[in-house]
Amino acid sequence: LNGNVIIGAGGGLRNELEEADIPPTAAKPKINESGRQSADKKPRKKAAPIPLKPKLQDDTKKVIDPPGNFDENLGEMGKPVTLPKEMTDEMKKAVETGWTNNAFNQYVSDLISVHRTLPDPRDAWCKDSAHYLSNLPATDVIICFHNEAWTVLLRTVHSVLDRSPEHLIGRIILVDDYSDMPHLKTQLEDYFAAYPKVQIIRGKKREGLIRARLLGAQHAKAPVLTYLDSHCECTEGWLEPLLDRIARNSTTVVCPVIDVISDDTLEYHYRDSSGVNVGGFDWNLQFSWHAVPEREKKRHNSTAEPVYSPTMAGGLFSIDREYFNRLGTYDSGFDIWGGENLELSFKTWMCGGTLEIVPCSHVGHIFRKRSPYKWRSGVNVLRKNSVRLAEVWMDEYSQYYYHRIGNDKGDWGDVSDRKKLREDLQCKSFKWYLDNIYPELFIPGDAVAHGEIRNLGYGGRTCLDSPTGKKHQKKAVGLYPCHRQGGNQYWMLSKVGEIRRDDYCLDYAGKEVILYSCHGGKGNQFWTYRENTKQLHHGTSGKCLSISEKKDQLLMEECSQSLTRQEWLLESYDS
Ligand code: LR7
Ligand code: MN
Repeated sequence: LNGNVIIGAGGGLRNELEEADIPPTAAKPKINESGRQSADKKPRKKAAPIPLKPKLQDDTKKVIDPPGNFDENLGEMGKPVTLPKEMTDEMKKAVETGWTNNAFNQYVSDLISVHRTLPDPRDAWCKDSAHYLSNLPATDVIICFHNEAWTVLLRTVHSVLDRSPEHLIGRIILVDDYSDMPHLKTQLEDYFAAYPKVQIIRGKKREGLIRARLLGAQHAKAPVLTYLDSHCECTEGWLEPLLDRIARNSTTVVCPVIDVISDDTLEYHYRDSSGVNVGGFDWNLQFSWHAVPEREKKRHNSTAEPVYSPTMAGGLFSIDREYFNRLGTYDSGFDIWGGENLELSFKTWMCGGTLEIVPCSHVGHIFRKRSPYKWRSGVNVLRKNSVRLAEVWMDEYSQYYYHRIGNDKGDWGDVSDRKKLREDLQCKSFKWYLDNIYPELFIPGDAVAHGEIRNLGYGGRTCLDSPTGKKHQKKAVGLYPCHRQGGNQYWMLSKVGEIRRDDYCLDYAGKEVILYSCHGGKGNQFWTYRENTKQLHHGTSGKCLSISEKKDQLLMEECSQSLTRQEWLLESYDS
């Protein structure tokens, strides 16, 4: 996704250094040097943007001018910003600190205007106002943050103010989840004092993003709630198509298309609506993206029309405030991060609502490769959240998740009031949800076997073991001592002869046995388990799966009934 373009270098930091010592206060005029209105009146003019350079974070204040000449319009139109190869030691250190604190390139963000322009990613269809109701409800925008970078947070807020019709924004509610970075204290309050629509709320302790969102919702008054992460950028026309869906039906929950803002260059990437994805999940209860299924495509004339999505990514969505309350908001027993997106997705569908992705609405998000903030030591937070989710919403299907985590459920607390909520709302079963909303999902119970795949040679304690996921595609499948904890040793033999986990299948094309996206076409992904000889026989090659004497490599050998290294035991095999 990341196509970088190198730009020239220059003295772009001068302005910030001068401004950095003048705290912006309420007295500060709302018009910046370029004459653009920068507050709540929407500045829609595209004319010559002279960036209003933000006050820098403390740790970048020391930064001196980078060598060469930085462009005035760094990052405008969502263009990538690439730092020069030649940097002073001081600058290199600042860049590194930025990465360490945020897990994205904060230094680059600080060089870009907090009012930068973006490309318009919408299809022509979206710009026809006949597709929207004229009388749309207003929304409060809730943005939770924990130790967010200054310019990134400001850019998120300004992208909302600059690119939304003023009357449709009630308030922007910033919820500080107990940050300790100094720029998020009075500096933040001073800065937004000039913006009457922006309200700052602070948690009294670290709540995690789920309870922080609930705190934000308690302060909301507008008929609609819109949630954003604290490192987003909204594009032109992002809001109206979302509100339109809710205006038509208050039980419709909507998500924008989430575009990728590069964590390194801050380039804004987008695709047209033919590339829209919908949300799903796997039995590890991880969220995943999928192409719009054919059955869904058939319901539409244009790819720009809203599409049903089994799940949402979690961070960016709008929901009718009363409907959110009726659904019991979030489970406040969820900690820090994770699982809340599936909870809201499942219950929306199961309790009579609809979840859609709206291709006309684009919001960018900085995707990062690690989480920069502290979690909680000693507790597997994500597992606890997921077990609560499974206990309340997944009925008998929860067993498949538990199997994946070696049935080690830990302590998930009390969920009786969530179960009662489900009963009171008379929600449908999880089976109904799977059959009707997510029929694409592979169900482990439909497999011939699920669990570990154990080799009987050399002591019989070695199992097929590999991580799956995009990153591990096309890599050789490994072996490891069997551990009975699911995870990387959890496999399924499907009825059509695939050995798979989630969307990845064991695939042999003559070299190594690798993982490859399941294609459903048998061929190199076709395996048969011969119950009497315990061999795993491969379709196209006619060979049998085996292991090396060191138990560290998979082999494909001519089938021979006298070799125990060709014998396998499949957990919960059902002939
Ligand atoms: O303790 C915390 N308190 C917070 O307020 C931890 C985080 N946060 C804030 C944080 O500052 C950020 O604004 O919560 C937001 C989300 O945290 P991120 O950005 O570290 O996580 P993420 O982008 O991986 O989060 C995705 O998954 C989460 C699961 O709980 C949430 O649903 C996020 O909102 C979600 N983000 C998106 O959906 C954007 C698209 C990512 C994808 C796919
Ligand atoms: Mn995020």
